[in-house]
Amino acid sequence: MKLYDAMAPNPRRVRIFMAEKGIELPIEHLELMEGQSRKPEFMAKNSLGETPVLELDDGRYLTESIAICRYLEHLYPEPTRFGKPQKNKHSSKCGRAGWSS
Ligand SMILES: N[C@@H](CCC(=O)N[C@@H](CS)C(=O)NCC(=O)O)C(=O)O
Repeated sequence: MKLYDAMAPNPRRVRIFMAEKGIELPIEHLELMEGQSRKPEFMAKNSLGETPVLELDDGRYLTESIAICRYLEHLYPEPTRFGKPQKNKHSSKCGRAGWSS
């Protein structure tokens, strides 16, 4: 995997998420002010010309910061940053409130 990164808010969200989880990946930094995300080779990865982009090992690309964070959470579940499902707690609350599940 490889992260296409830039000095901007949405790529920063992914970088912070990775730092909190201790994930290290190859990173290619793009200079947005120089139009590097609008060059044809990058537009082929994300036709919107935006960062961040996560290149997967199978050649596909994830082009939304939250989707990238969720994908990384799936690959590296600990320490969790999205929380863990509490199925039993939820269904028992529904039961008490008269909902069926
Ligand atoms: N929905 C996208 C938005 C990404 C986005 O807006 N990226 C900006 C930086 S914060 C960008 O790369 N802009 C480059 C450009 O518009 O040329 C996400 O959250 O990943």
